Amino acid sequence: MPVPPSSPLPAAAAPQRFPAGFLWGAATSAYQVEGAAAEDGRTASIWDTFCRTPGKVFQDHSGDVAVDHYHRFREDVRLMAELGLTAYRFSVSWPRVQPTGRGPGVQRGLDFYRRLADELRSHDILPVATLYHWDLPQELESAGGWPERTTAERFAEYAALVGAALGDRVAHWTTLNEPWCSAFLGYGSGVHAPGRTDPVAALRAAHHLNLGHGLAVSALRAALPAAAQVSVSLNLHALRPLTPSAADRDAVRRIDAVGNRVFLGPMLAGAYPEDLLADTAHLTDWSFVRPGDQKEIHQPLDWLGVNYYTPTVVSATAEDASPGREDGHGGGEASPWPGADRVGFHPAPGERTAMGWTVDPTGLHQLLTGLAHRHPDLPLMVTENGAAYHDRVGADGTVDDPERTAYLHAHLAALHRAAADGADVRGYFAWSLLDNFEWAYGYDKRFGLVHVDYPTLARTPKSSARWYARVARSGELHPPAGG
Ligand code: IFM
Repeated sequence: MPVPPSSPLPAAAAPQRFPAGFLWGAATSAYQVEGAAAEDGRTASIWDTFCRTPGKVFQDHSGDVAVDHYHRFREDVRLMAELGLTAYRFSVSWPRVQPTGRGPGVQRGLDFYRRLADELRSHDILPVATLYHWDLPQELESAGGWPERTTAERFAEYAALVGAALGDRVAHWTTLNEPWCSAFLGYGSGVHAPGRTDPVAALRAAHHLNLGHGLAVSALRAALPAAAQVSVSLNLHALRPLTPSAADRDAVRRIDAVGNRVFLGPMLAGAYPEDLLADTAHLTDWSFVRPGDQKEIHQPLDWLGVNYYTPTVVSATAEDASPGREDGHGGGEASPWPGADRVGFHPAPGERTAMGWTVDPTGLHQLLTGLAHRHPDLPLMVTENGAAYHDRVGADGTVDDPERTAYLHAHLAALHRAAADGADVRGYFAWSLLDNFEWAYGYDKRFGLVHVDYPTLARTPKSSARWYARVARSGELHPPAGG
């Protein structure tokens, strides 16, 4: 059945102006860019182990070297400054700063992030640190991983340690990046590390990620100056029913429950949604949620990070669709959707990126305005948005990527429109600053504003980076030429 297109947002006739102080950023994560996997005391994370498991990652690629940001961060910060960025979102590698996931921190690892923050600040670029972007110390996984409560407790200790070490130079913090992926791709479909395929483990992991978030917010607030800002970044699914039928709308409800509200519920409203508990009652009685946990998770946040790439179209049944396997990160045999594994996933109509993801900025507008409506006092930040394309270096040494420019343009226009419609959006972080290790896809997918030649690690800003720099410097988005 053809999927109906979403109604386009009205095109802006005049330049769209962003407010003074709006953050113009780019994002990366430790395992995807740092490399230096065995240096200065770092030990294995679940991704090091996963990459060494044959067949899990494209051509058995790994983050051993990645794009060597660990050694080249000064050059990378210079590039950010040239691109007019006012903020850089990076993540701290847990196995680099606390290798076994418990006990004291490793000073050499912590010093890397202190130097990075200093370098950023010396270029007037705001450091925005994420505590966890998927690289759990392997030792903690061997002790049970996120399905076990102790991992949440360890995470709080790690948060306190990192907060104390960096709190004098980093004021903007995010606890978790995309806990949906950690729980449901890591323990449900198994297409991400640690590669387990157990729906109950996935639900337990989701709860312990939520709990880890709540405990970490408290630990950070205790370790940081009062003015510090603490947040979390969620990859919220912008959902559409395939048809207006009640059955397809119920599919939207189910995926919303296990894709969005499983985190939004406890984090922002202090309770798991009743319909999620009902949908998954055949799997678990949720007795791993202890009295007091939901209160612990429900901590005031300074902003909510929204990561958005593409909308999600669902139907009640998997006939003529990919049966519950659609996760945007490669297929697996098992479903990442406990309690909703009969739901069908359909490609949204329109142009696709190299990931096969449809370009549809209306999904970003939908998420931002929906959140603003439900949580009017919570500022928002787009902490990831971007697109992979098959970029090539031209004969003249430049990289021309007009599709990425068009993608970024359309999504910034949608963000601006959402702000005009009432969403309090404080900044935008393009994913990603650099081409990097795209998880199970290895180095096969390029999301960077800056091209990386993997054999030499040479950096070349793409034409989209030059365009983004002009927007960031002027704070204005002009209607696309000819559009
Ligand atoms: O590369 C990832 C990132 O690590 C998390 N969000 C989605 C990006 C693109 O898949």
